[in-house]
Amino acid sequence: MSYETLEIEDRDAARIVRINRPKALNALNQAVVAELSRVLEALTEQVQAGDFSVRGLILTGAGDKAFVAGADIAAMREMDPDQAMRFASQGHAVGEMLANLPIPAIAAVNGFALGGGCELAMACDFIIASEKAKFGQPEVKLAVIPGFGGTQRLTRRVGLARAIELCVTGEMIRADEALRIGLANRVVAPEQLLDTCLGIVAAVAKMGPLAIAAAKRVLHQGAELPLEAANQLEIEAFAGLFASADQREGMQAFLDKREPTFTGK
Ligand code: DAK
Repeated sequence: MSYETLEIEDRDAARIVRINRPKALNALNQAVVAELSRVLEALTEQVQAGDFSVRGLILTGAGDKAFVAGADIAAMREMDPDQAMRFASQGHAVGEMLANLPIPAIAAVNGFALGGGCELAMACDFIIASEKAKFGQPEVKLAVIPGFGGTQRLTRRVGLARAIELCVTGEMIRADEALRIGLANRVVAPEQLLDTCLGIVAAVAKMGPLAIAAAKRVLHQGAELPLEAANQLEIEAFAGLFASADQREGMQAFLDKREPTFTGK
């Protein structure tokens, strides 16, 4: 498949997706959103078909200045409410696809992650940031609000009070502050960003793929449920994995003092 706005690279067990619109600091237009949907759909199908050659998605921005500097303001200025509704629906579908992807999705935030860019990063499972990264929800400066899940995902990550402060001031924060408030999981030197993410995917690749998919699903779904229902979800997923060959292999390998060979079955 060829893409106009994305660069795709498979390296070891990682699929690296770079958003590549350097003239607009990788801003999200309809083409980017549509192409991200295609990439995520294809990857989900691949994993669901039992092809575990890709064990993690790394989403980043091309170049060294921006992850994504927001939704494309020039494109949005021209939209009527119907078009804005379609854009919003497509954007939210990408968020759902990232959450439902049966492998971890890591945002490697290499520069500006503003507006829709911050929202896209938060739609990934977690964020690894370069020391040069800057985060913010500056939509109010354009007299709109976050429209790609930002108000809700930011609140869940950093708490209501901090989320409100960021959304009403439009203030940009640096990577160290994003780390401090729990928006980013780690901050690393710019030249270490990709290797750090590749290292995380390599660690995941040693684990049973069914367990990884189950862990991600239970964590995401459970976060939206009352504790009792969430715990029930965990019990069922935990028990379900005992029907897999990988569970036997993982435990036998431990007892045999050898490395396991997982097959995703
Ligand atoms: N859209 C379009 N072009 C952009 C852009 C953007 N968001 N951000 C930057 N650019 C373009 C600039 O216009 C400029 O183009 P030329 O003038 O060279 O043609 C080029 O990128 C370089 O930008 P600057 O010259 O401004 O570079 P600086 O280093 O001076 O400043 C900056 C970098 C990131 C601080 C600045 O560019 C900036 O403030 N950009 C806008 C950031 C922003 O307000 N972002 C929020 C947009 S609102 C949704 C999805 C998302 C959203 C809503 C719905 N659905 C899918 C549901 C969210 C809305 C937003 O994101």
